[in-house]
Amino acid sequence: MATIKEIQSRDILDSRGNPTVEVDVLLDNGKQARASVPSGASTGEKEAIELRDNDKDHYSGKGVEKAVKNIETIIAPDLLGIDPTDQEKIDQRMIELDGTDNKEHLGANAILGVSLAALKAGAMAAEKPLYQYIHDTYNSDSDLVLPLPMVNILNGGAHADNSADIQEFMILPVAAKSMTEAVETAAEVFHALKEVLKERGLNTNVGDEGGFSPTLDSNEDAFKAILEAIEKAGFKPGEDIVLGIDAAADQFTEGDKYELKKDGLSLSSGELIDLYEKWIGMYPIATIEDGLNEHDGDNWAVMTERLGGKTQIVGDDLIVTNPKILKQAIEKKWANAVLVKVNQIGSVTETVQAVQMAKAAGWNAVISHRSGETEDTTISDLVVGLGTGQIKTGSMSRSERTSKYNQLLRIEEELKGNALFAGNVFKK
Ligand code: 2PG
Ligand code: MG
Repeated sequence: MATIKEIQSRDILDSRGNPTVEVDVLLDNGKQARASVPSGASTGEKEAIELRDNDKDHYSGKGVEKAVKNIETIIAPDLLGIDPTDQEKIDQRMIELDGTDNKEHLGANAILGVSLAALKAGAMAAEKPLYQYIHDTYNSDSDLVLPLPMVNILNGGAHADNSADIQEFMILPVAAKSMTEAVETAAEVFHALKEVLKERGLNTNVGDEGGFSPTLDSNEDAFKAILEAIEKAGFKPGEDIVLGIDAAADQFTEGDKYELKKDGLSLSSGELIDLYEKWIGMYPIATIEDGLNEHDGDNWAVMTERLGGKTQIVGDDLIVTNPKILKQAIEKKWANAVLVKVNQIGSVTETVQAVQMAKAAGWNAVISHRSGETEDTTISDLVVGLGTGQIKTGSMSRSERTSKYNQLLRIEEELKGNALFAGNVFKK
């Protein structure tokens, strides 16, 4: 049995140029695993706390030296000698050392960095590819599944200046037969969208998640441009490719109204649900994430009742990958799917708990990146191992996004013939 010999940590940069935590777990058999921690911009209020130094002279207060120090001086000494495959024990110890509900003492970024690096070290100790190790540890009764990607080709909201109020416009290549085909399809539409935007005299710069961020006149303009791009690339909207949005509605909530500034609309919850219904009638929208504010729970239930038969209703800021909140959301029928972000809850064990709880309730689970990412590709292995069938990991540009797709391509190659591809998740 291999054991943890040393844990090292440092601050590195994320894709927005902000510091984040990187962790190395060294084993006594000479192997070394490395992981780094992502960071969100449109965060839910109940997310586990990302510890920042708040020292204005250092990265404008965004430094993570305290988190790194907590790893080196508090967490590491406690975990030496432990079997890296005992993920639950490792996570539990850190949760106890932290002693708070939201990991504010040691920092969710500190705890998650160690948790992810330990997961990878566990796979090394077990001498298995990471996705296989995750599968065998947590999901051995089910198949390995390559996920349908939700590819965010047009960025708005908090991820792009002046583009659209809706944060993410995604394409889902449902007719693809493999990850390879899904990636190629999405890349072709991405390039076609660039042409469409150019033809309209719009800029083709990309936002935080690698999707285009043109200055649009309305939110619907995004759907129109994307549909044109899908056709231009030779695909049929609604058949080959369906659409998804992450409204990230917290970001355009003012008081009890939803302010869609691009459309000049100030809407109540009911009126916003009406608008989604209208959009679903006009465009092939198969999934809506954070359609309402995280504090608008009762109306989430109304939205799910009204739209949930036709469209996947995903809770992100609403549920923040927290098993306790997810339990409540399931009981109250707030949604029918959960977005799963490892840093929202801050440990691998709790992330897996959320996924298992969702599956047991018949909900879908979408494994997701953050808008601030690194080159770490753990979520690609996680989605295949846990077999949830859907991943959201940005667009077809920027290496912190394409690295996740590239890892999925490698996994597919490695598994040739031995894994399912979840292309038809949305085909009724
Ligand atoms: C989201 C995410 C990821 P952020 O809202 O789903 O796309 O954005 O990481 O900024 O919360
Ligand atoms: Mg979201």
